[in-house]
Amino acid sequence: MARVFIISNRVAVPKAGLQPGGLEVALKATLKKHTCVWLGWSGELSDLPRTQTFTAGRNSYVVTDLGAEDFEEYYNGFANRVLWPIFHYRLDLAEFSRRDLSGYLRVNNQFAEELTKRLRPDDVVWVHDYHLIPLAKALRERGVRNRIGFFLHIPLPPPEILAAMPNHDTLIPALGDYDLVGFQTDGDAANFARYLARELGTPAHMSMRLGDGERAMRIGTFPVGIETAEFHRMAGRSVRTQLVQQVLKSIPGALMIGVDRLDYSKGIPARLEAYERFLSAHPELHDKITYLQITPKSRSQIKEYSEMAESVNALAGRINGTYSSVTWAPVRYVNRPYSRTALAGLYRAAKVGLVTPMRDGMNLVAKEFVAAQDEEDPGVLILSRFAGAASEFGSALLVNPYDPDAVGGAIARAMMMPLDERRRRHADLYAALLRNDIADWGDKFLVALGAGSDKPRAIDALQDFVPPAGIA
Ligand code: GDG
Repeated sequence: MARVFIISNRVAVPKAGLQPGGLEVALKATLKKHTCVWLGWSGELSDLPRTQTFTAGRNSYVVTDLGAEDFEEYYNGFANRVLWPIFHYRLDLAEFSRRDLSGYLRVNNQFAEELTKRLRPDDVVWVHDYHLIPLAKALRERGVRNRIGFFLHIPLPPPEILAAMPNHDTLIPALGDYDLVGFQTDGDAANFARYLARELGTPAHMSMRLGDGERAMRIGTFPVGIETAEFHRMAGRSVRTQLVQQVLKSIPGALMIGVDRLDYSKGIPARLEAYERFLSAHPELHDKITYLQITPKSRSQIKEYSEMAESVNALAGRINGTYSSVTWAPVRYVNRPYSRTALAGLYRAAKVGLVTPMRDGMNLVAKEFVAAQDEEDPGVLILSRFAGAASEFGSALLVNPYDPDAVGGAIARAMMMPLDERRRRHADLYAALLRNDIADWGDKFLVALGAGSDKPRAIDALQDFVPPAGIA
């Protein structure tokens, strides 16, 4: 088959001894099965941006540096100060500037140049995430006619929110230049369909014929999963390691765990407040539970992130100041990353997993927590109804993260849940994981895009959309 070009902001160039990152795990099966070229930013800044190519087996990795201005405008600016908050329903946090938008378009054009030089007519292109929305448009402008797919890892908000984004009317319709646009959930896909109906007047069901007979953009849902069986095995081994056993020995009662990048979408302050309500309502459970929150820093150059770091520190300090005794501290807040293996063991050692984002595309921590459990004596997952994972995980304790009393109540319920109910819920959740293992994810997307066949294949819940003439 033709080559698969993967384009994402960061590229996981394989280097000995490094733990694979999220996208690399998701794309592992694709990288193994196809000849892939993975292209994106090197993670380096330089005045004279270089492009370097690495090879590993039959795959190659093409990484380009960014200039300091590109990094500020494209990455910190438009991607993370405009698209990230708005797509997570936080219009109040968006800081739009025309300069950042033009930096964003410039970097997309730069990636399009690099790609155009390398593409052969039968290659397929798979673009990842919000950093690269206009990439297909930039490629089409350069005459590229290959099949191009796009997958959005984060949520897509309703049109009422999207339409408040300056320049949405050129940026969002630019998705019409892809052949396939994939989302994490049906809700996100429906929001996109509603946006197109509202802003462009396409019929809401969108099963139209191709306008010019050449190309149609289709919409599909491809929820990201994890490598379930492998993660389960890793957790079983890791729970016996010294690190995990030491953690368990150092706390008087059960372990409750949260693992999130330090990001406002993850709802860490609201979660701490909910825990505070729980502690206040359940003095009988004090020193029966210790909440370990592992939170590696992210995007610290953006003001909202550094402010949040301070408020989370203060909240954790307040809870410990109020409730600690000489033998017990209710919160252990850790601001550094741990290895994937250590995380797997800690999930397994925990009686409760607390995953309460205010909004999340999917949330893989919820899936990892479930995969890690011992099926004979499983822990309980408390999950925000606003995480994409909630659409597959109806058997978790689903909560509204904006309601601290409800989340606090769910912690109490999880702590007291009888073994047979824990087993029943866990069996349902584990079955949902197996139904949607990451090993098949890449293929589902590529097959729908039509890689390796003359025509894109029909899949369930796939809709056609034809960009009306005149969309810029
Ligand atoms: C985006 C979307 C969507 C966390 N701390 C450590 C660590 N992690 C790992 C977790 C998990 C991953 O990072 C986080 O994934 P999430 O899915 O929770 O969130 P985002 O990073 O925001 O990812 C999200 C995802 O894309 C995939 O499509 O699910 O909705 O926002 O795997 O385990 N890993 C290690 N040390 C840590 O301290 N090694």
